[in-house]
Amino acid sequence: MLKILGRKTSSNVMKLLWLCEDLAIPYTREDFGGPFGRTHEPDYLAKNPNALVPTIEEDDGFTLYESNAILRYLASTRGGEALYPTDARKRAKVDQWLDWQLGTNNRPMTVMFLTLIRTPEAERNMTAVARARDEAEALWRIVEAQLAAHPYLCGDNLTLADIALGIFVHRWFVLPIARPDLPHLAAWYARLKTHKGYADNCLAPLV
Ligand SMILES: N[C@@H](CCC(=O)N[C@@H](CS)C(=O)NCC(=O)O)C(=O)O
Repeated sequence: MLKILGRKTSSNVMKLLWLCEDLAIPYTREDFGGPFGRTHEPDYLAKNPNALVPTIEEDDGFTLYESNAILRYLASTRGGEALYPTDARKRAKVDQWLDWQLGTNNRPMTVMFLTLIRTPEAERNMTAVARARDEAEALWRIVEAQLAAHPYLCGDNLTLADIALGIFVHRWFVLPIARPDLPHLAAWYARLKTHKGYADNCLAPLV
């Protein structure tokens, strides 16, 4: 059975939990990372030398890290064609948003999250938060424009792109920051909440 290594409070683990629920993929999960530690143990480092979560392991010993690579792998091996189309152009659009999430949107969102949620108030660099908020707003406006045309990022149905960015739109809406009115983004967030995998795994208070 698929094994997921990583604490369920990790945004990057949440992506996998949502996908597994959506595709009814059976799995077991073991806590690593955060308060559970264990990511620097030799056994874990052999599977993921970054000492980060998530990592997955298959029964035959195949292992993989990088959350978006894992999303692609699971969708490709477990009947997730609707979430990750085989048509080259449709797939490329999903890939575009997956790369954008990790390579672009992740940066300011992580600055805000680590400062506002994980750093004691007296030690917070609020100048960095203000800069990250402005940067994030500009990026969420790109998503807002994309969602004006259709209900999900890549068209009429949920794809891996929504799963990867959906985790972070929750943070955008619950972090204690100023937010402009972005109606398509808000409607998309509400739409994602109707997906059981998102509601069950991705909406916990930030810790
Ligand atoms: N690019 C990696 C980033 C992984 C990452 O930064 N994971 C965080 C949790 S979201 C982590 O392991 N933090 C340290 C820890 O939990 O101990 C991915 O997408 O999987």
